[in-house]
Amino acid sequence: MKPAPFDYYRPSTLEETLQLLTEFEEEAKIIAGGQSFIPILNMRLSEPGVLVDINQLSDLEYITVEDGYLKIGALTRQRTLELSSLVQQHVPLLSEALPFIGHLQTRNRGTVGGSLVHADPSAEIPLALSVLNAEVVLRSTEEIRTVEIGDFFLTYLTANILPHELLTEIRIPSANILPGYAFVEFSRRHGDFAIVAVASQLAADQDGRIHSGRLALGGIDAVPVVADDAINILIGRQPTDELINQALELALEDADPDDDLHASREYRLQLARVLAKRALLTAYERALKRR
Ligand SMILES: Cc1cc2nc3c(=O)[nH]c(=O)nc-3n(C[C@@H](O)[C@H](O)[C@H](O)COP(=O)(O)OP(=O)(O)OC[C@H]3O[C@@H](n4cnc5c(N)ncnc54)[C@H](O)[C@@H]3O)c2cc1C
Repeated sequence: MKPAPFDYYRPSTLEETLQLLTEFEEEAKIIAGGQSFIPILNMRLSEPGVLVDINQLSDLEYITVEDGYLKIGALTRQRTLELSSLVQQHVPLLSEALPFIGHLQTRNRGTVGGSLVHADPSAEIPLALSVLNAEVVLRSTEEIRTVEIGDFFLTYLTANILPHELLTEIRIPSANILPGYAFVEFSRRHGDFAIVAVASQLAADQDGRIHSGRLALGGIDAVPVVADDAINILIGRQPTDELINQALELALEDADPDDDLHASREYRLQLARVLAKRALLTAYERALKRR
């Protein structure tokens, strides 16, 4: 199929882009890498009257470390993030997550901002940024809004962003980055969306006791699930098999995965247990080495 007809705009400045979004509101849709939105247009699941192509906004392609944050411009390509030495040095968790996304070709086009706004519950960038407790910056002609990642994903394929807003920046507070980390996932074939994915961060003291951590699971609910209560069970202790099992029971207590074409509900939950344990143990080993 081919998309329904639309008017096409290719602004070259941020101001022009925000003006267009204000002028056309619900009628307009943004296109960035097009890796998710072009298929949606082709299948006519969305029929916007106006398409605003933001690929000329090179000012939104950057990765910097400043003011206690790693900052990523929304139009940064996923492949650029994957290869960034700054990211490898400061947030190795992200570098570990990126190669799982689609294929080299999709990562060459796909953007960080596009992946966040698309809000697929199995997507790697939303999950990695959830465990890092990142912030996103949304701009309109009227205001600049900063939203914590935990408030950004509303449900399947739905993010907390208004039609006249543009996601411009992602900020990872340096204080949220812990020394031990792991990103693991299972998919049927390389390049497929994950059936389940898990991201974890841990820090341990000199005696090997965990003193802080975070755990996030993707593919088991409509949005990434951050399991802070589960991590609390591990705080102040060295993780044993029994403690980890207890923590994971709590983490999955409210999870509500659907049966679908790819996996049954029970399979997803079992996979989540196995992968989360693997992620916690890997993050713990790394935390011990980087005490
Ligand atoms: C074969 C294939 C395999 C894939 N596998 C995976 C995978 O394993 N994991 C994964 O996470 N993804 C996967 N993807 C999707 C991924 O490649 C996309 O890059 C990502 O979901 C969307 O990014 P994009 O830049 O292409 O956004 P687009 O497709 O251009 O846009 C997606 C949505 O975001 C909105 N949008 C984009 N940028 C902004 C912005 N700055 N501000 C406001 N709204 C914006 C658009 O309006 C649209 O609603 C796959 C895609 C393909 C084709």
